[in-house]
Amino acid sequence: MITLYDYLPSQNAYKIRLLLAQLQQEYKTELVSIFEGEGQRPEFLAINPTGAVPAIRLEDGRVLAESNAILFYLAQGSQFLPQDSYEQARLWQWLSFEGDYVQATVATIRHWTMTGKLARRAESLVSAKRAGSLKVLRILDRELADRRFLVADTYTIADISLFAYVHLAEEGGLPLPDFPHVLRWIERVKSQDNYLGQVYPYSIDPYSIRELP
Ligand SMILES: N[C@@H](CCC(=O)N[C@@H](CS)C(=O)NCC(=O)O)C(=O)O
Repeated sequence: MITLYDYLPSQNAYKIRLLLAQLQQEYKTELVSIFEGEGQRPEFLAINPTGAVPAIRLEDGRVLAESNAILFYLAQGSQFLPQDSYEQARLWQWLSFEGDYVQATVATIRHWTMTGKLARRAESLVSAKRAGSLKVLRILDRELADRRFLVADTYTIADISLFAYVHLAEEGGLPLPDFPHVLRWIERVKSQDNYLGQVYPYSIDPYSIRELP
């Protein structure tokens, strides 16, 4: 059985929980208290050199980090990963978009908003993050105007990856109703078999008001 190194309010980790639920795959959980610095312990840095969750340990002891790489690995041979090499490359286009654009904007604004850090950030930085978030939502809304899912017409790990932070964008003060195609796609994702609706606010962790070490 695989082990998931997890931190419950992490939507990067939620991506893996969602895929595992949809694969109906059992797994063990090891919680990492990232704001208390547990990610920086040598034992965890040996699992993920960045000190971040999610990471997984396979049954044979090998480890893997980075949410999108983990999704790609776990989805092998399943309906959530297209077989065609062009479609796989298109899928990586969206996984990279998520890693480069969404994590730096929508995810960051949500983290700062929910943990009270927004007030400690320079106004110019916050407005740049907000503008970047709106740009991300505009791009997605345009892309989703004429198709059901991000890659081809089927639900894939690209949708899982993008969904994780985008569906909670309002927790970062972003106006999702301004993006009707994104809203409809969110409902489509929620209607998939074995959808996992459970997410966790940062407020379950009193240490989340701290800066990451
Ligand atoms: N690019 C990474 C980002 C992972 C990440 O930022 N994880 C956060 C939680 S959402 C974390 O564990 N941060 C702790 C740290 O960076 O020390 C991924 O997609 O997995």
